[in-house]
This record gives sequence, structure tokens and C-alpha cells, in this order.
Amino acid sequence: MPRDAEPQTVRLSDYLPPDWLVDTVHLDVRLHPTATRVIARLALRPNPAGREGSPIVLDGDDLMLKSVALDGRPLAGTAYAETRSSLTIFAPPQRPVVLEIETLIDPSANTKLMGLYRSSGTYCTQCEAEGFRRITYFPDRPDVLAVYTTRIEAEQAEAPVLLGNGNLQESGTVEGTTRHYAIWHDPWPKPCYLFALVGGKLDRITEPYLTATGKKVELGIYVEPGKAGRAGYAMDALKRSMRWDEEAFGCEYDLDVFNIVAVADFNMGAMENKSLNIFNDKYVLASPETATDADYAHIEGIIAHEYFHNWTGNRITCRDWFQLCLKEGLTVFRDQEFSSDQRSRPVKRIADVRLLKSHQFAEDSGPLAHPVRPTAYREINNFYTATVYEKGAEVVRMLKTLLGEEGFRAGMDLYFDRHDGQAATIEQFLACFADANGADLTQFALWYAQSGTPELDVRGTWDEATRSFRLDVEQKLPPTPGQSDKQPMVIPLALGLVGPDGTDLPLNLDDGSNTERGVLVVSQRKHSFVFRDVDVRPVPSLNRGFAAPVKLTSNLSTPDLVFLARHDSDPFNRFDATQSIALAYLVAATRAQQAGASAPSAAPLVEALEATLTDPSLDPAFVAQVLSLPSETDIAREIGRDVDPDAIHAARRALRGTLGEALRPELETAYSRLRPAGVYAPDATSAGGRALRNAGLDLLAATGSGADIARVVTHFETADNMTDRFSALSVLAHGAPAEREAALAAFYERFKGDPLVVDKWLALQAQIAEPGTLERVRGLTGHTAFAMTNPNRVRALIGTFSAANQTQFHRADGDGYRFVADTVLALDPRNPQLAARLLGAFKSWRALEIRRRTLAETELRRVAETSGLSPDVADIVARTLA
Ligand code: B3K
Ligand code: ZN
Repeated sequence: MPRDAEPQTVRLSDYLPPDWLVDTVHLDVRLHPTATRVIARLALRPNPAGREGSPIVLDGDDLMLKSVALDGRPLAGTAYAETRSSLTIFAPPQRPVVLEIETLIDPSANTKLMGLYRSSGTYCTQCEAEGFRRITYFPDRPDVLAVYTTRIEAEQAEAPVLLGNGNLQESGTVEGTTRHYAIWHDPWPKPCYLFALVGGKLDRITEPYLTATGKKVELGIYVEPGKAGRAGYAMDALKRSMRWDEEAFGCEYDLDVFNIVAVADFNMGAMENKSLNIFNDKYVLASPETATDADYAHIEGIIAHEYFHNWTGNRITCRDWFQLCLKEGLTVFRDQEFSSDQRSRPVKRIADVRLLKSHQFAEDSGPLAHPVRPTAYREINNFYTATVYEKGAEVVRMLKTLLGEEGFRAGMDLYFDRHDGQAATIEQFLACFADANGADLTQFALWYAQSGTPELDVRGTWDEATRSFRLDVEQKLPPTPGQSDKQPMVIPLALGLVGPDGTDLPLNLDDGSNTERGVLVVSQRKHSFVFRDVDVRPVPSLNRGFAAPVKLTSNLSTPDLVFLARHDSDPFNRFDATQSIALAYLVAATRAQQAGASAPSAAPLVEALEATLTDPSLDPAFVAQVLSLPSETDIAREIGRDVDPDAIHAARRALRGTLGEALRPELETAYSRLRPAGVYAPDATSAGGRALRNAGLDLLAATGSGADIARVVTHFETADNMTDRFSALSVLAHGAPAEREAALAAFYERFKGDPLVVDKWLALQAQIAEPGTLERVRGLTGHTAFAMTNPNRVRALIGTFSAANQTQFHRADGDGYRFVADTVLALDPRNPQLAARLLGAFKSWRALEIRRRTLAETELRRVAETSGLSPDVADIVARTLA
């Protein structure tokens, strides 16, 4: 078969509409472990908007072509051509035609987990972004929308459950055989990336759901046999998501069934296939004994996210993959809002901003930085990034901040009205908000085009004589790969002026305007605002709620920050004030550590934390967040260059001990006060109590005192839920070498039959900040609990080591880099997506001190020079080194 040229860079500017459209797809899939037969009948017609007289060009990958027929007649060999990645029908009649293609595929040999594959024997599919071409030849692009009918056939014994998209039309046995079939029909036109099928031996739970207008939907969650008892929380989250979308966005479900299938082998979290979501079982299965509060929260968020795609992604999809944020950023925003409404809004915002900073800010300040809407890609799977998802969500949030609640909802309503059934673009999305509000969003659109985190410097001065307060604001847009010169952005600066008694002063601008909702709009490089009638010196509370995803600097003093930590009416900024004090302290302490000098005084931080811990009005979940210090990567990012991870770790560790000692009475009081009554419940209030107790336990143990460690051991041994048990185990693993091994062994013994819990055990060991960890991790790759073939195991052990163990991944001898590079190369031939993700751990290598930087570069070059790399890994390594 002719080879294709090297994969080309795909550019947004080259977009052309498809030459042929597909109206209907009839698939007949006869499942077989190694030789699944797929017969596809495609009703095609020339696209009036396409190029006249075009051949029919279909994508394909790893398919064995058996036959092609056009309008019922087999095609002569000269009428078509097959390459490894395409099937071209030359000179088709320029009118509607029916193309019938028969192919064979081998699901058991599919280790990429894209297309049709098997997970613990269950047949399942993953088609986004370009996996459908591994099932049959097809125009595999999101702007080709078709109505699908799928007949699935399998051995009854092997796959008693057969699921497809849409509603079940017919099912039965195949006469004279041991096989059976099911026919599913999905009336909603969809792109092929939303196609799915499942066949296997699965248990299920079902529940009815009544939509807002009274339509009955049968909800089903399918899991591996014996695990149905752990699917209840996911079902509950699904029902709450469906109700919320009706109430918050007027979005109602549109079919008779909605199914979720949980599988153990999955490259990502979950997938929003129309009416047949397929999930990594990690985000479905939960019980108090096996799942932490954080697991419950993730399950709730991801169930919601995939469900919300039904409207933002499925009913309105993307014109091309450059528009990925159109569905992902928007749907992340929607799931964040859902969780905020279900739980505590401030605590959810804090958690989201922590994630944004640790993942997206890090990406945006390194070689992999790219705009929310990229303009070119070599491998689209490498663009399912924190920038597209998390920053994409922030951009939608800013739209809401700028337009207000009602204006935002009007824009969303118009978007659903105008584009239902279409494959849309960011321009079309923004036009809905502009049109619904009479707003000009031209400059705002730069958020989709310019990469990098904007820096906002804000200087406030109070003038007693004129009773005015002046804010001088300057935005800076640091250069990022391919973008050296940038234009000023529209930045919503949400703020308050906090008076000495802690209440907000009125915001009257000197031009007579009143700032609506406390939001200033910064649109120039330099911008000044003057507030009048300010009788007392205020402390400005800036970027409230983290309304803009920027790096803010200001002339606030440490006492100002301590004041805000005590008094700000905006809970996010109360948290953020303490974090800023802690971050400044940790940067100074790291430098002192490197210089062999003594650590600075932690008194202001202790004061802010004490005030938080002793304020009875505060939610324990919030207090726990305030107590949790900036991470080692946060500190590294703040330092910016010549980073020494060992010094950072030492400074942070020492501070934890200092805080444990200084806050001992308050922490001990919180620990006893929040002792749970009753049985475990995963709700946000109960989880908040546990979070604060466990944060206290951790800080107290950081003092190293025997009594504190003994308390942790008791906590571990008497825990009746995974949250407490695993928190205690973490404290022991990180801070109590003498107790560590026995606790780890006891934990493994108890949970060795449960792969998802064993993942926690693997991940925890990979995080230990000690020189022996690399050997431990290498050893664990040979443990019976580990498998290089399962993405969850690889991410738990090696992903955690590279992304969450700063001192050991960045070992000064380079062995950490070597190990991860070796693993990437070993994984790449099997599962390129997983390998490329792992390689992402090198993204901040240029910020390291010279010795580590050199060692990291050596390993990256070794990867780059390896022949036969997948496009996935080749692309990441090339951009990381560029
Ligand atoms: N849309 C999928 C992600 C697909 C990733 C393909 N590499 C899950 C989600 O974002 O909902
Ligand atoms: Zn998504």
C-alpha cells in the first residue's frame, strides 16, 4: 500500500468546507475479538459549498479493506485508491450516491485505545478526536454531520449487553447461531467523533428521569460485573446535572435513554458520545471505603461535564478542531458553575483557580504555550490542554463578568437558538453575545488569539486632600512562542475598596459613573481610574473572585494583605491575600535556603492564618484551603528562573513545621471540634470538616513530634472512610519514615483487590520527596499491581512521579529525567497519547538552574532523535525544545 507523506501541519487559515456531505450512515458491526467486520453504508452528496467535481476522499487508519461498492455496484480497482490513511473514489457522479464499504478491524490488537478496542474483554470505542477512521473509512472531521443507525452483532455469551447511540430500535437473536444483535438509531445529526458502541458483560443500575416538560428518560450506568453497588453516586450526580441544566440554561435532554459505561482502560477522564457516555471507571465508581471526598467531587464534576456536552458540543458542535474551546472551555465553565451551585461557590472557585495556576499558568509560561484557539497543529490530541479547557472556561467567565448575569444568559439563549444542529466557530459564538447585548467584542476576541498570561500591575494611592483614590493600571503581555508583539486585552478588573472597619466603600468614579457590579474595564496598555468621595484610606481588594486570569502585582503591603485576609468581603480574595503572603515568604525562604541564611520571619503569615482559624463564621472547607500552602510548582513559577527544586522543598517543609508549632492550639481545637458524629456522607459540608481536620493533622505532624505522629497513626487505623485513611497514610508516607512502611503494607493488604485504590497507593509512593523514591518507583513497575498497558496505572505511578514529585523527577543527577524519557519511549509504540502526556512533565525545563536544565535537555534530545516516534511524541518534544 502506498505510504503517505509525513503528517503535515494543519492550519486554521487553510480551512475549506467538505466537498462531500454525508446525510445518513448505516453501520453493521459484527463484533469479533480479532476480526470485527464493519459494513458502512454512507449516503453522500456533493456539498454545494465545496469544490465542484471533487473525488470522494475518506480518512482511514489501520483498516483492512474488503470491498467497496457505489450505488450497489462493486467498484473496479481502478475507480478507487487506498493508502494507509485514506480511501479515494475517483470521479464519482456529482449527485447523491450510496457508498458501501466493508472493512475488517482487530479490536484486541488496538493498544492505542482509539477506535474500537477491548477493555477487560468489553468492546468499546473512543472516536474523539480522530478515532472513527479506525472503525471505517469516513470524512473524519467535525463539520460532517450525519444521522446514524448502528446494528451491533456479537456472541451472546461474550457480549450480552449491546449499546449504541440514540434509542434502541430493535434487538433479537441471529437465527441458527449463538449470536444476537441490537439496532440503535440516533435521530440527531452528529459528527463521527461522537459515535460510540459498547458490547460486553456488564452489570447496570437504572433510574427513570422526568424532564422539565415531562418527557421520560431511562438512565443507565453500566459497570464491570460486581461493581454496580458503587455507581449510585454517579447516578445521583447525573440526575442533579440534568435538572440543573434545565434550570440554569433551559437545556433539556432529547432522547429516550441516556447511558454511561465505565471501563478500566481509558486514555482520559470520559467521553461525551451522544447518549452513550464512556467513562474511565475512576470517574464513576465510588464508595466511602474506596473513594475520597476529592474523588466524589471529581465524579460529580465529570458526570456533569459530559452530560452538559449534550448541548454544548453535541447539539452545537465545532466546525474544525481549532474551535475545540468552543465546546470544551464553555462546558468546563458550565460544570464549574454546576459544582458551585451544588457545593460552596467560594471553595469551588479556589479549587478551580489553584488548578488553573498550577496547570495552565505553567503551560502558558513555557515552550508549549498556545492560544485558547490554536492556529496550527501537527497532532490534535496534543491540544486537549489546560489552556483550551481551563483558560477557555475563564474566557467564558469573563464574558459573564463583563455582560452581567442577564446579558450572558441572553447570549447563550441566542447561541442555542441560532446554531442548534450546526458546527460552529468562536466568531459565531461571540457574535451571539455581541448581538444579544449590543456589545462590541472585537478586542475581547484577543483572549482566543493571544497566548501567555497577561500581567497586570496595579498601584493605588489615596489623596487625603482631594479625598480621592487613584488606581494606575498597566497591562503587560509577555512574549510566547510565535507571538512576540501583542495588543492590549480587555481585562475585567473586579474590585472593592475596603474601609478600615472592613466594609466596602462606594465606588464612584470621578467622571460621575458608578462602576457596575464593581468591575472596571481595562482595555488600554495603561489605564488610570480615580474614585471620589473616599474619606479614609482604603485597602483595594483587586481581581475579586479571580475574575480575570492574570498575574497581578500591586503596591499592597504585607500589613494590607493581612488586613484583607481578616476583612475582605470577597472570600476568594481573603484566601488569596493569605496565599500571597505565604508565596512571598516561601520565595524569600527559598533564597535564604540557597544562600545558607536564616529564614525570614513568618509572623505575618501566622497572624493571617490565626485570624482565619479562629473566625467561627468561616466554612471549614474554606479554612482548609487557606491552610494549604502554595505548591512547590507555584513557588517555582514565582521564582521564574534558575529554579532549584531542592531548596524550594526544604523551605516549604520548614515552613509547615513552623506553622504546625505556631498554630498548635488552634489546629488541635479544630481537630477535636470537627470530629464527625454519624456515618460518612460525601456532601460538601461533611467533606469540609474532614478537609480541615486532615489539614491540621498534616501541619501538626510536620513538627515531627512523637505525639503528633501517634495521632496520625490512630487516625489511619481507626478511619471509617477513604478520605481520612488516605490523608493519614499520606502524612505518614511523607513525614514519618519509621511508620511509613508498615502503614503502606497494611493499606495494600486491605485494598489489593481494588485497582483504583491501588492507584492511590502507587501515586503516594511516587510522591515521596526522598532520594530512594526513584528506585522504589522502578521497583513498583515490576509489582503485580502495576501494568504498563493500563493508562490509570501508568498515570498513577509514573505520571505522579514526573508531575508531582519536584525534587525526585528533577534529581540533580538527571536519573529522574532518564527514567521518564525511557518510559515515554517504551510506551510510545503502544499508546502514543499516553506517552505524549507523560512527556509534558518537561514543559518547565527552561526555568531550571543550569545543571538540571542541561540534563533535562539531554534527555529531551535523546527522545527527539529516536526514530519512528509517533506524531504525538514527535510534536511535543519538538515544541518543548524549540
Ligand atoms: N471530549 C473528551 C476528550 C477527548 C480527548 C481526545 N484526545 C472529553 C471531554 O472533554 O469531555
Ligand atoms: Zn469536555
